[in-house]
Amino acid sequence: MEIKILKEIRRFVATSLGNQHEETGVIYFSEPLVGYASWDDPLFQAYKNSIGEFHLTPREIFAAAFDNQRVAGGTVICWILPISERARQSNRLQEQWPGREWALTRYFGEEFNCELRRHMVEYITGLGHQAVAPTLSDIFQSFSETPVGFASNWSERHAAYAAGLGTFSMNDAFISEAGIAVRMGSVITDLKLLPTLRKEQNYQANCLNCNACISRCPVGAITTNGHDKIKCRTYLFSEESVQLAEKYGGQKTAGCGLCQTRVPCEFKNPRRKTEAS
Ligand code: B12
Ligand code: SF4
Ligand code: SF4
Repeated sequence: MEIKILKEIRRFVATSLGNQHEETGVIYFSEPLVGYASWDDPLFQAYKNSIGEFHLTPREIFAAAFDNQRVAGGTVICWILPISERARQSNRLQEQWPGREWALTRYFGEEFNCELRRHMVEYITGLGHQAVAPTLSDIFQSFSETPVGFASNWSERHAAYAAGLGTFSMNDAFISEAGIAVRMGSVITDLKLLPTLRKEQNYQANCLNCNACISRCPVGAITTNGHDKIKCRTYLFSEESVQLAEKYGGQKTAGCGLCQTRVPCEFKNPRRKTEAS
């Protein structure tokens, strides 16, 4: 069943028209990576301490979605959508604002990611189980002022970490085997799948601490002390960003993500040993 779910996610991404921008022909995402975490993984409870009580466990989200039905347990299915070479290339050339294809991927690619979330809920329902996509559910919320700054009550990165898909980095972002230039998603289901083994003990193990992302940030939001979410967010949602999104034919804001391109972790885990070494 683990392979069947993996194949369905990959099939959907490879064959859906939604994974391509009509006007430019840019494909948003290449082949996804998939991982599984058990609801009973103690990490989800631990997140209530490291993030805050407001961060929900898979069991709490499932109970809210299905009227407190009591079920024995289940799985968090997580995926990594690697941003395509063409979209990454458009950002590599930039110093101040994101490239057009990158910005289009941020907006329309995320719409496709939502399509994938809805598709996987339907697919699992078709297998005779129940499923909910946390970030599309009624219970999903973002908070601007928490002890850990701007945060939501379901973090796709923390779920992916639990599902063995990679680690965090010194700039907060998640480095998978396909690198840091990715988008991520998850669904919670009562279908029981074999959890993916977490290889790393340190939650920032995949980061080289090379500081290359520091010099990529146009507003100094990354320092050796980490990532300043307020500086980053202010830039991402600035008036210039809104205007650029309009010029590019995107919507809302253009985003940024310069720290995710032209860096050693852009499209691979920089700590991964090559076969020869
Ligand atoms: C709020 C938000 C933001 C905010 C704040 C970011 C933040 N760090 O919280 C702002 C607006 C600044 C932002 C910026 C960006 N974002 Co954003 N954002 C989100 C959102 C909606 C929620 C994140 C959240 O609530 N996290 C929870 C908080 C608590 O996480 P945290 O502070 O990073 O957690 C730290 C601690 O927990 C710490 N930690 C301490 N001890 C321990 C111990 C253990 C065991 C562990 C595991 C961790 C841990 O590790 C973390 C990193 O330091 C998610 C979507 C989602 N629902 O997940 C997307 C998301 C995180 N963003 C994403 C992206 C792509 C971006 C941008 C590139 C924007 C763009 N496309 O142009 C930039 C990148 C900036 C950066 N360097 O991270 C991607 C992640 C890609 C990646 N490789 O990580 C996500 C997952 C969206 C998606 N669906 O793909 N984002
Ligand atoms: S550029 Fe270097 S320091 Fe920054 S996240 Fe990537 S590996 Fe870590
Ligand atoms: S996404 Fe945020 S942290 Fe990354 S380069 Fe842009 S402003 Fe800096």
